[in-house]
Amino acid sequence: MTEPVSKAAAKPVNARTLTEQEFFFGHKACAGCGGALAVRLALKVLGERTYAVLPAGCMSAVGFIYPQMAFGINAMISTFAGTASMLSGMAAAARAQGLNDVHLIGFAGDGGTADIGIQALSGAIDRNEKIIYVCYDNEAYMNTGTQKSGLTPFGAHTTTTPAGAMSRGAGNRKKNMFDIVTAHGITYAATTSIGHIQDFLNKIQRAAAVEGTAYIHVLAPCPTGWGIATDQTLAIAREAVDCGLWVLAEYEKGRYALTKTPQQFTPISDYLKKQGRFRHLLEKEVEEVERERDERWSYIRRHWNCL
Ligand SMILES: Cc1ncc(C[n+]2csc(CCOP(=O)(O)OP(=O)(O)O)c2C)c(N)n1
Ligand code: SF4
Repeated sequence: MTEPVSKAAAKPVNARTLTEQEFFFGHKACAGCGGALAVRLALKVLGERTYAVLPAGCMSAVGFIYPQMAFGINAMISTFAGTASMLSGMAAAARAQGLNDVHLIGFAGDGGTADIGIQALSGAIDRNEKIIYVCYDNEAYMNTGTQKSGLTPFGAHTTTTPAGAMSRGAGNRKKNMFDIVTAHGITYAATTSIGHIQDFLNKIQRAAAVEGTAYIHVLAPCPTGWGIATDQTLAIAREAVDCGLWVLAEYEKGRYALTKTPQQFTPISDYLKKQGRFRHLLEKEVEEVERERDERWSYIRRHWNCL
């Protein structure tokens, strides 16, 4: 296993030290929602001096229930495209008021990040705003009923890429957001998975200590859209890493590091077969997914200089 690029700040947060205080509670996410778990855990790491932004997507829909709100900290809904621009405005307000003990965090879905929110995110990274941007990636537009996003993987059945005689599911590759943000020379970026909770906690903690923009991309399965049982969220998130389709990585000061290096991949077909959205795939399509995985890992080996 390769060491992370930088060590997390002092007093590491782990299962023993994680606060019992809830900052995201009483929400109405579906049972087993990976996104809701990501929001809950991240806020426990960051604490009560945190201000959150939620664009349109499941986490705004399940976290704000008029007249109550499921957030125990200040939180607000932004426009769908505006997570990073609203965070930038908040960063300016914090500077103007001399507040340097607050965390500003956005939680946007994959559609809100890789499709509609990418321009504002790019601008915020360019200005190196001191914000934490979390993309919880459930691989589709879930809140509006599972439409394909730019991060939907090849072959997945969605309502806009239905599997049947005319279509074989999503036809294109998952847009590579990690490479897109690191190409900006961002201060800190990481990929993680809700199946690796300690890895997720470490990276949120690291992001909180960064003087500039931090981007965290967390794989957050959605039982409803993926066609898995509600108690399988963490297991399937781990399996995505074990079979090599998801990578746990960090980027800082121009350097990449892996925080977990699978010695040997588990079969991709096992991972795909467990999910309703992939059940229609033929052997040759599974082979195509395998080929993409191998290409990605060969790119990592050639360019990241960390294996
Ligand atoms: C400009 C705009 N277009 C469309 C919508 C409708 N809309 C609300 S939530 C959503 C899907 C969000 O998907 P994603 O960002 O992936 O988050 P998830 O729902 O999966 O949590 C859409 C299309 C909107 N609110 N604003
Ligand atoms: S649809 Fe999926 S992402 Fe949305 S609340 Fe339900 S489990 Fe979570």
